[in-house]
Order: sequence, then structure tokens, then C-alpha cells
Amino acid sequence: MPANALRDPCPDACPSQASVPQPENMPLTVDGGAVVVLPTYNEASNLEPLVTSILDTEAVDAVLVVDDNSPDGTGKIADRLARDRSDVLVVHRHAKLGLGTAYCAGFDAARQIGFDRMITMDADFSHNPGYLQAIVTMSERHELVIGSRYVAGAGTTDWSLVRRLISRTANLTAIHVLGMPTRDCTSGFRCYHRALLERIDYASIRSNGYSFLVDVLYRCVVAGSASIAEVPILFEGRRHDRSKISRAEILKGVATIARLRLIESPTRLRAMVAARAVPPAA
Ligand SMILES: Nc1nc2c(ncn2[C@@H]2O[C@H](COP(=O)(O)OP(=O)(O)OP(=O)(O)O)[C@@H](O)[C@H]2O)c(=O)[nH]1
Ligand SMILES: [Mg+2]
Repeated sequence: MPANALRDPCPDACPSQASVPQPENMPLTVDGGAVVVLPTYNEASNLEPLVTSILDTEAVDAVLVVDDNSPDGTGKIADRLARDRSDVLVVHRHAKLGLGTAYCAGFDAARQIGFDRMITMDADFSHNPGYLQAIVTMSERHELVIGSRYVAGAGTTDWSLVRRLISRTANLTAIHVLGMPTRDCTSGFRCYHRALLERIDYASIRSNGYSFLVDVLYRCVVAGSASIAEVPILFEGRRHDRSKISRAEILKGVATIARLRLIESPTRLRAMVAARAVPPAA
């Protein structure tokens, strides 16, 4: 394993604890900068060309892959990339623990290393690295920037009518039921400022998988009082390998919106997050 790869130190702990790399293993420290957090599960055909195109943009300083022991060997490819170049970092987790905790593991590692902007992207080319510069530039003025499919000049390609309907319905529900101020509440292409992540206590978010995206955005709005901007993107269908989204994930998304609306009222959430806010990394 290369020096800039970290192994999940306690595989039997709960997912959020298991994802925290041990500080003594830290491969490097930086004083700020932007890192792309790239969760991967079976993305062997996409990973190398994607990492290369991200770093070729020169819009970010590094890519941090969070691989969940992908059976197709994605983690080994990530290790090879990390051996070849110091701006590729890898967090290995022992099993498929879900997209939400993969983001958290990436945020934890990026904070400990010292980055101050964390950009999340899918590892299947749906989020075109060509938008990174616009997102990073916008992040100079906003604490959260969303690569948005639902603002003027944006859209989706290669999606079936059913997929478009599901995505649209999820977003309209989040906007009307939760009062979200953004047009795209489920996009995974985002740039978070580290200070915002530290204010919202992301590690305590209960939903995993795709509903994590709605949950974390709700916290940014309600508990983090974030300044948010949306940058138009054209979302493209995945290039290789298979989707990991399931019907169960879609149902969990509906349940998350209901829970946020009915149980986690803004006042309760603000108080809860203020009591548990993540201390800034040393
Ligand atoms: N580490 C980790 N990554 C995951 C997990 N589930 C999904 N991913 C990654 O999360 C990203 C989004 O997953 P996709 O399967 O592309 O889901 P999607 O974009 O909603 O669906 P498609 O549009 O059909 O591709 C990809 O980079 C996946 O490899 C997981 O449990 N662990
Ligand atoms: Mg995808």
C-alpha cells in the first residue's frame, strides 16, 4: 500500500468511526486548498481516466478516493495512482458501507490533512470535470456550491423518462416539503467549505446512501446558515460499469424527507447540531 493510502483502522466499529484514518498514518499535511472526494465502488474502468481529467483541469489540488473494497479491484488501481503521484490519496474501507459514510470518511481525512474545500463527485463521469473551475471559482464567494441540473442552462442527458421523473419529483418534494432554497437538492456534485462541514456535525447524520445528500443539504441550510450558490451542469449518464442506486434507496429518500419534516424541526436540529458540532481539526 503506498504511503498516501490509509486503511480503515477499526473495521468492526460503526461506519462513521471506522472511516476515520489514524493521524499517525497521515501521508501529508497541507495548509488549505481544494480536494475532490471521490467515493468508489466498482469503478475500475472509470477511475484512472477520471482522476487524470480532474487533475488535468488544475482547478483542485488533490483527489481523495474512498474505496469500499470494490470486488473489481478499483482500490488497487487507486493505490497504483497514489504510488505514481502525490496528489492522489486513498482511504480504504473494509466493505461497502454506503455512500453517506464514504463522504464522511473523505471529509474526515481531508480535514485532518488540512484541505479547506471539499468537492464531492461521482466516479462515473456523470459529473464532468470541466465544471470544476467554475465551481471552485464560485466557492470563493459561497460556502456551498452545487453543480445543479435544474437551473437555467443545465440539464441531464442519457436519462430515461422514469429516471427524470424520479429525480424531478424528489427535488420538488424537497423544495416544497422542506422549504429548500436550491433547485437541485440531490446533486452529488458539491463544493463544501470545511468551516461549514464543521458547523453541521455531518458525522451524526443518520441517513446513508443517497438520502445523505438531502440530509446534509438540510443541515447546511438550517443549522449551518450556509451561503449557497448553484452552477449549471449538464449531467451525463455513467460511462462504464453499473449503477448502485436501487429502489430501496429511492424509498429511503422519501423516508428521509418525511423524517426531516416531521421529526427534525429546524429549532430542534439547530439545538442538536450546536450541542454536538464537530470541533475544528487541529
Ligand atoms: N465508497 C463507496 N462509494 C459508493 C457506494 N455506493 C455508490 N458509490 C459511489 O458513489 C457514486 C454514485 O453512485 P452511482 O452508482 O453512480 O449512482 P448514481 O449516480 O445515483 O446512479 P447512475 O446515474 O445510474 O450512475 C459512484 O462514484 C459510486 O461508485 C458505497 O457504498 N461506497
Ligand atoms: Mg452515477
